[in-house]
Amino acid sequence: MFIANFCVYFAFVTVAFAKPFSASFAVHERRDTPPSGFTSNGSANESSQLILRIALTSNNLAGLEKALYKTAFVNNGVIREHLTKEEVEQFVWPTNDTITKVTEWLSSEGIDFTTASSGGDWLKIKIDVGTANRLLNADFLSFSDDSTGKEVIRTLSYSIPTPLQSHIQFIHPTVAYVILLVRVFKFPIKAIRTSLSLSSKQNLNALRNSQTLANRGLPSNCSEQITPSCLADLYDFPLSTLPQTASTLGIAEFENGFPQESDLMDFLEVFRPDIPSSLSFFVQSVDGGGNLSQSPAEAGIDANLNVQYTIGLVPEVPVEVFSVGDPDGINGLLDLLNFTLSQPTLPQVLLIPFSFDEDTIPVPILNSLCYGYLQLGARGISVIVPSGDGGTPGEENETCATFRPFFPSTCPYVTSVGATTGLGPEMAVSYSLGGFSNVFSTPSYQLTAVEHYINITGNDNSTNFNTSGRAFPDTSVHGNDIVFIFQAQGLTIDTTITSATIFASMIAFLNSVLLSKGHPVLGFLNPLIYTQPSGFDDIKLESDPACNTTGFSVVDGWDPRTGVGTLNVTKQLQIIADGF
Ligand SMILES: *[C@@H]1O[C@H](CO)[C@@H](O)[C@H](O)[C@H]1NC(C)=O
Ligand SMILES: *[C@@H]1O[C@H](CO)[C@@H](O)[C@H](O)[C@H]1NC(C)=O
Ligand SMILES: *[C@@H]1O[C@H](CO)[C@@H](O)[C@H](O)[C@H]1NC(C)=O
Ligand SMILES: *[C@@H]1O[C@H](CO)[C@@H](O)[C@H](O)[C@H]1NC(C)=O
Ligand SMILES: *[C@@H]1O[C@H](CO)[C@@H](O)[C@H](O)[C@H]1NC(C)=O
Ligand SMILES: *[C@@H]1O[C@H](CO)[C@@H](O)[C@H](O)[C@H]1NC(C)=O
Ligand SMILES: *[C@@H]1O[C@H](CO)[C@@H](O)[C@H](O)[C@H]1NC(C)=O
Ligand SMILES: *[C@@H]1O[C@H](CO)[C@@H](O)[C@H](O)[C@H]1NC(C)=O
Ligand SMILES: *[C@@H]1O[C@H](CO)[C@@H](O)[C@H](O)[C@H]1NC(C)=O
Ligand SMILES: *[C@@H]1O[C@H](CO)[C@@H](O)[C@H](O)[C@H]1NC(C)=O
Ligand SMILES: *[C@@H]1O[C@H](CO)[C@@H](O)[C@H](O)[C@H]1NC(C)=O
Ligand SMILES: CC(=O)N[C@H]1CO[C@H](CO)[C@@H](O)[C@@H]1O
Repeated sequence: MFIANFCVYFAFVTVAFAKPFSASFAVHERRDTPPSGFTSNGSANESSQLILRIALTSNNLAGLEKALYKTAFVNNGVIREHLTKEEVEQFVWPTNDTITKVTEWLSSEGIDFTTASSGGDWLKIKIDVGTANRLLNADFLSFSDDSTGKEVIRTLSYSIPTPLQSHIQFIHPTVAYVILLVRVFKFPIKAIRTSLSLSSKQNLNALRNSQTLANRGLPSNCSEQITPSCLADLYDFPLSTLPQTASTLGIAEFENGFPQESDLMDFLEVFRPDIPSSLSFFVQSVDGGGNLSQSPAEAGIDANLNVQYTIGLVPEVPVEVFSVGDPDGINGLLDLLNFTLSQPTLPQVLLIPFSFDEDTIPVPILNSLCYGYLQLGARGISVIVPSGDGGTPGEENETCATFRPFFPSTCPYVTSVGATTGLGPEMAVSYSLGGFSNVFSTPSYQLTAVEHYINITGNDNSTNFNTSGRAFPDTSVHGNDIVFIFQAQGLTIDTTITSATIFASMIAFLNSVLLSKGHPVLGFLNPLIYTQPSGFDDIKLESDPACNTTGFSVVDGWDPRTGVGTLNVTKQLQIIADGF
């Protein structure tokens, strides 16, 4: 049935229609001003080419959400029955009405289009600025992106025929500007920052020496440097040396990010002398990403952390790096979804190690990305993201007047991981972001946990945050003083990126155990996290309060500082053994 639609879809390209839509147009999206960092240079050249993507309304995303929640539990004795790619696409495919109306409109304007996603929910058109201005009643302007000097063509508003308002979610790029997903701070994205601890910076030889002293990679002191062995102790996490399993793990890197193989080799040699240091990762290039030159100067800090704390912790799990080339952050995020959702099989854990202010991207795009993560979740993929490093105010030097939520943590279908510090006991850290979405409402799985938190804290400072929003993080992992190798140097780092990476490894480990017993993998984790908090060790202390308020304090049970706490592998294995 859906394949049949697909054919019809293309057939409209060449059919000419009368122009039935010219009479009534309505503004579909608009903004008052461009974001700071973009300087207008007047009207864009009418003959410049634009590639626009059109997001169509899916037929039944509410149904897909229901299906997702079903996969998280045991239903009539069936454990976690995940959907196939085709089953997911049946919910995603637009209705015939939507397809007919939108394609009739484009055809009547003489615009060629192609279907541009496996689920049929995206169209792509290539037109010049002059045609786009007429088609969308827009005024495309030329902006200079101050951080790169590159020309960016955008409009402050666009319109579509009134009868199509409910059939088209948004058209991109129009009113959303470039965001950058690399760590270097560039407006308007607030990339997760890291603090490289220079005092503990040491060269690789020193690390090798400390390894000799401390016997087989065990650090002399986990209070100063966290290594794979420290994490194994901290979370009852057996560092396996098993042969490969069916469990797999994927990592997204953006803007050509890629990990350095030689740094990984050094890391494994020093910290995992019990396994071959030749273990490596696979690279999947999306949009031409993944520069495999392996020139040390070009490797990414995040990418290095990501492979060192996956392969270094779960060497038996094959790691696939999705290196996305498109330098416009929004396109990169959309393209990662376009690529992964078109694959019949995917890694069962997908780490997406970035975050940015929820309010820097228009809501329709946030929704589209979040529904993309929903589709992955329904297929049994655990999507794991860091909560962000800005602390409660969201960014260094910002006041605490408003607590800023970060995406994708605010999407209810991903698992958000914050950072802790300290060894006995672990404590919350102030740089680890948490909070409440202003876009996505509180999902049912965390209603009780959030209500409990609000009850305990007496609703303090709720004027600073939106208590009806999706709350995050869901869980946390030690994120401070993590040792890693970058450009052949040993460094330590404090960031929620490593927390999310370590958590992804723990889930991959649990998936391996499940698969070895013939059980399905964990898939969408959040319902499990909130219904089985006993699998986590609650964090009840903090090293320093966030924004100096009791608004986001650390309490018994879930809180927006550390989620439900840190995962305890022994306890999780018990829960799995009990047949969950
Ligand atoms: C617009 O672009 C075309 C093709 O690149 C070029 O020939 C033309 O000179 C440009 N017009 C202006 C006003 O810059
Ligand atoms: C949608 O269109 C296809 C092809 O014309 C047709 O086979 C199918 O029955 C239609 N579906 C609905 C729900 O009308
Ligand atoms: C999605 O990927 C397919 C296959 O690579 C490509 O043809 C299509 O243009 C992509 N969609 C968009 C919106 O870029
Ligand atoms: C802006 O316009 C000036 C002249 O009108 C031109 O020299 C310059 O290259 C333009 N900059 C961009 C980024 O298009
Ligand atoms: C580990 O380091 C901490 C902090 O520097 C120090 O207090 C502690 O005594 C050290 N422990 C050992 C066994 O060296
Ligand atoms: C994890 O759980 C086990 C079993 O309850 C317990 O013995 C152990 O102390 C816990 N580990 C941590 C780090 O709390
Ligand atoms: C790829 O690597 C080569 C060699 O180091 C370098 O010259 C080139 O700029 C890189 N390309 C990208 C897109 O990063
Ligand atoms: C925060 O303020 C300090 C001191 O004025 C400055 O050095 C630092 O660069 C600022 N950070 C950001 C992200 O603006
Ligand atoms: C609070 O969050 C809800 C979604 O849960 C949203 O609809 C509402 O607009 C938000 N309020 C503000 C002031 O942002
Ligand atoms: C929150 O407080 C109300 C009023 O005391 C109580 O009825 C409710 O059960 C509490 N909820 C939770 C989750 O503790
Ligand atoms: C929190 O309080 C400390 C000590 O009073 C002060 O140094 C710091 O600037 C405060 N931070 C914020 C975000 O207000
Ligand atoms: C009760 C409480 O903790 N109130 C705090 C709310 O946040 C402001 C700063 O934004 C603090 O000054 C209050 O003490």
